[in-house]
Amino acid sequence: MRISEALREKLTTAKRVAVLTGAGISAESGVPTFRGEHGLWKKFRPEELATVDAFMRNPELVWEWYSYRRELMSKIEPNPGHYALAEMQESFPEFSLITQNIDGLHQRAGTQNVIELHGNIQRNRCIECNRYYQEVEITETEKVPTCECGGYIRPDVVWFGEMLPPKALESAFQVSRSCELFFSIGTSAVVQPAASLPLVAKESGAYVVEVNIERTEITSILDEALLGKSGEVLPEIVTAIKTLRG
Ligand code: BV8
Ligand code: ZN
Repeated sequence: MRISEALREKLTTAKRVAVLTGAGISAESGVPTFRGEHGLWKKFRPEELATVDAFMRNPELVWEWYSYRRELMSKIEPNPGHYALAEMQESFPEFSLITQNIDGLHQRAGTQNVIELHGNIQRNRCIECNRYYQEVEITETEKVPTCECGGYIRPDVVWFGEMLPPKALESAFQVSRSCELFFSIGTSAVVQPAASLPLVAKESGAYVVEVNIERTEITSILDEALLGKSGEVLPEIVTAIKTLRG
C-alpha cells in the first residue's frame, strides 16, 4: 500500500493523534458489523432491539440478542488491526483511541484509556438503582436478570435515543479538536454524534485519514482514504511509522 507524502510527513512529525473506530475494525475478528451484508441489523432493525422502549416492551428478546452477541464475542480474539493500534499508541506522545464498539477488543489488544462512546457489552446495570453487575446469568427460568432491588438489569450500552456517557463524549470531542492527525477506521460514519468526530478534527486543522473497505458518506471531505481491510492496512502504517520515527 502506498503512503502519500502528506501522510508520511504527518506520521513523522505529529505529536497528538486521535483514532475513531467502528464495527469494521472487529469484522476480521468475526464480529458481524451493523450495516454490512452479514450485518447484525439485517436480522433485526435497530429500533427493534437497541432502544429503551424495545427493552421495556420485550426485555427477553433484547437480552436474547445481547446474550447471542456476548457469546459470540467471548469466542473471538483481537485481530492485527487492534494490535497495530495498540502499537501505534507507543509511537506518539499523545494518542487517544475512541471507539463506538462495545466488544472490548481494543483493551484486550493492549490499548490503554480507550474512550468507549457506546458502553461495553461485558458491563450491566440495574435500570432502577443503577447498580453495576459484571456477570449476569440468563437461564431458562430467568430470561431477564433482576437486581437485588427487584429492578431489571440491562446491558451497559448506549441505545438509540440515549445520551452518550458525558465524560467519554467530552473527551472524544476534546481530543478530536486538538489532534494533528485523525484516523476514522471501520465506521460507516452514520451514527451520531460519533460520526461528527472526523469532521470536528478536519475543521480543527487535523489531517484526517479514513481506513475502510469502501467509501463512506464522509470520504469526500476527508484528506485521504486508504481502501482496504484495517487488519492489513494498519500494520503497514505501523511499519511505516517505525521507519519514519526510528
Ligand atoms: C443520541 C451500542 C440523542 C448498542 C450503538 C436522524 C438523523 C441523525 C441522527 C439521528 C436521526 N435519528 C436518530 C438519530 C440519532 C441516532 C443516530 O445517529 N441514528 C442513525 C442511525 C441515523 N443516534 C443516537 O440515538 C445516539 N444518541 O443521539 O441521543 C440525545 C441527545 C441528548 C439527550 C438525549 C438524547 C446513540 C447512538 C448509539 C447507538 N448505539 N451501539 C449496541 O451495539 O448494541 S450504535 C451502533 O452503530 C454501534 O455502536 C456501531 O459501532 C455504530 C456505528 O456503526 P459502525 O460502527 O459504523 O458500523 P457499521 O456496520 O455501520 O459500519 C461498519 C463499517 O466498517 C462499514 O463502513 C464497512 O465498510 C467497514 N468495514 C467492514 N469490514 C471492514 C471495514 N473497514 C475496514 N476493515 C474491514 N475489515
Ligand atoms: Zn437495582
